[in-house]
Amino acid sequence: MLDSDPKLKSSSETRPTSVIALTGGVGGAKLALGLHRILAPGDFMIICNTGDDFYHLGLEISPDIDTVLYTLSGLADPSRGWGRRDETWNFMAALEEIGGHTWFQLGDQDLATHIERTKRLTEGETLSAVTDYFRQQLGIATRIVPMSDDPVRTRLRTTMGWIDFQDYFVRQNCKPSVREIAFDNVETARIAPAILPALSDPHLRAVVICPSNPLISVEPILAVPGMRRALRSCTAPVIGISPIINGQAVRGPAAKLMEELGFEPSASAVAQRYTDVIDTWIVDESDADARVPTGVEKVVTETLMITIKDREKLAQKVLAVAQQRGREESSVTMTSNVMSDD
Ligand code: FO1
Repeated sequence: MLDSDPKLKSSSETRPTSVIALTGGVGGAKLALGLHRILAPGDFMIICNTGDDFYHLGLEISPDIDTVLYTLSGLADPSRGWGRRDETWNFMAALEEIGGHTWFQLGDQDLATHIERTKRLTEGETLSAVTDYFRQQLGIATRIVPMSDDPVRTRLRTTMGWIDFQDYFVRQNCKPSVREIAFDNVETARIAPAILPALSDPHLRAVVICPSNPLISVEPILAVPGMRRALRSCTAPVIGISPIINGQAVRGPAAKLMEELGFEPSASAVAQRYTDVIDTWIVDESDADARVPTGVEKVVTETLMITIKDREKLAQKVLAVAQQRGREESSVTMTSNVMSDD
């Protein structure tokens, strides 16, 4: 077991979660790391997108979960954002020699994660259980939970026809124009068991929608039946951070995808897609004029995260906004109680 996070030892499994974040891969994991670093051990839960998961070379691969595991344990490759640092690629080189599929890069160390996950899932463990096992082995106090233990697969209708997510994202390098996005099997998927109790916990202080791609990272999570309802009915403020800054995605194909699907790539347009679940929408200073849906509070701050300090600073801001918003909500509740007492 890695000993990278001394917080793990003092964390308690029974401690109530005070902050929950919804995230996809690399972009969202930056803010998730900031929150992980400033919150008390065990106070934080991350719900990961699993629409990107796929079965490849006989292995069960969960890229967004692994990105979060590696990021929080300090094992992530800092330049790629995905996979492990100080990686070697002997398996890939040997696979190429024998004519295998090498378009999806699996490093030698990363391979261990996929092999162990595949073994455990094949033996009947749930994805939640396997992820929690890895989290503990890697010494991470923050709980990391898949959106569902049931397989949901993102597929895209493109100029090449329907293709699987990783085929589009990695093999085709996001080049084909996208006409439609589907989350296969989502209608019957059940929310992972740890999520609903955490969302309905009265100790919850904030739910954070990380600045991940709305269409392919956050919306698969929101599409799991009951998830939007649970977010609407939780007592904590739901705070989203725009992944679009000044019309551009910080990373990845968010802006391109939005345009292809007929949405303006803007902080406002992303807020519109979350209207029913968010209380607050945080936009970058360069989008200070962005319009937000009625009833949603707009907060303007610096959202670009380059350094670790930037991640912690944005995380601090999110928690300050949550605290302020929580106070406002409780004073509204108190006022309405007083009124109904009359
Ligand atoms: N992304 C790439 O652009 N190329 C790859 O070869 C690749 C391999 C890979 C292996 C394991 C893993 O956990 C992630 C990997 N990713 C790769 C990232 C992944 O495709 C995306 O970051 C997410 O699915 C989008 O969030």
